[in-house]
Amino acid sequence: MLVRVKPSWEIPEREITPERLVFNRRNVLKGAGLMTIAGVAAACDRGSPTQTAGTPAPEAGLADAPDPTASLYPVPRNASYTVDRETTAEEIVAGYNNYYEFGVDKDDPAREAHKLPIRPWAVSFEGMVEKPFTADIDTLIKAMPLEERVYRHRCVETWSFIAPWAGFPMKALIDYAKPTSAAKYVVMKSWMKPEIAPDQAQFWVPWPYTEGLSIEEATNDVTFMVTGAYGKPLSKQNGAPLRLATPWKYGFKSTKGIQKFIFTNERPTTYWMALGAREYGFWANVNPQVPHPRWSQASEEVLGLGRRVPTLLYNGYGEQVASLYSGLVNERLFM
Ligand SMILES: Nc1nc2c(c(=O)[nH]1)N[C@H]1C(S)=C(S)[C@@H](COP(=O)(O)O)O[C@H]1N2
Ligand SMILES: [Mo]
Repeated sequence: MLVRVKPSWEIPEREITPERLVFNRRNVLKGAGLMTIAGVAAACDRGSPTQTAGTPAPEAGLADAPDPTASLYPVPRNASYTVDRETTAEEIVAGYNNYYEFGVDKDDPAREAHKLPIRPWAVSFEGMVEKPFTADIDTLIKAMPLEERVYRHRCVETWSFIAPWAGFPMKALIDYAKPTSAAKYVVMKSWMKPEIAPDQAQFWVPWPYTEGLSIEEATNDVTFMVTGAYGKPLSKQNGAPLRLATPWKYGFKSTKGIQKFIFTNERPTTYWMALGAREYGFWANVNPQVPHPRWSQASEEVLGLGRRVPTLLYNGYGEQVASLYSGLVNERLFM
């Protein structure tokens, strides 16, 4: 069932947009037959997910040379990170996705993401670091302590899954980047390629996808950089070659296709904050008691399980992460 709710941020956004820009934008929309700006926000308004997952297109990945890190997987499982529920089927996790660069429907990424070239892939470390530098993804992956962790994932839209991610603690990446003591946040930016992701031509959407964490969050043991899943290199629709997993936060924090880490002393404006600050905040910690302005967060539909289950505070990771927020009681921690 598709629930269409007019996004509340649409109104203030239109009010602050200069008339001329709106006019041009409408022409662009009409001319190119692109989705409306409301459609972009409505992407986070989808109702219940379908039970059947899409199947990746057969040609997916054919354009690429074999992944140079393939022989590294599977990696040893870290026994301290397990979930007391069955792991979600790989076809579901790789077939039902949010990756708005490739479209707003849940089966768009599995069909379209093969177009993204992921080798060569440079990752840059910028801003408040001892010395800015760029690392090739394969050099980076080989320098990191790889392990597997079974993690929950909870989208703000109320669907969830449990996946065996492979990768390394973000703490190891921060040590590798050598930020200065002035850095308080790390900003992650995804790729920008309008030629393969036509929606990125929408100049009023704040591409590239951007997220951020405080340094304390980034160096918490739960914060994980994902390079593989299900014993193999990560699928492109799940964010290859590098994505974030912060399982106590809503899924939109988990940036896919990361190209840049920028260290700064200013709290960044993220992609979703720029689209709708009244609905999407910086901290975005999971809390079943704090509803999204347009729906309840009390329960979630575990993909493949066929029923809803109660959502847990910090998505079940409170023991490890709650102390990060003890001094921030006056902030909007849960949206
Ligand atoms: N670059 C990028 N990263 C992204 C998104 C996106 O649209 N673009 N969507 C986010 C959202 S809302 C969610 S829920 C997760 C979905 O991850 P999955 O498709 O692997 O389940 O990716 C997050 N990372
Ligand atoms: Mo999400």
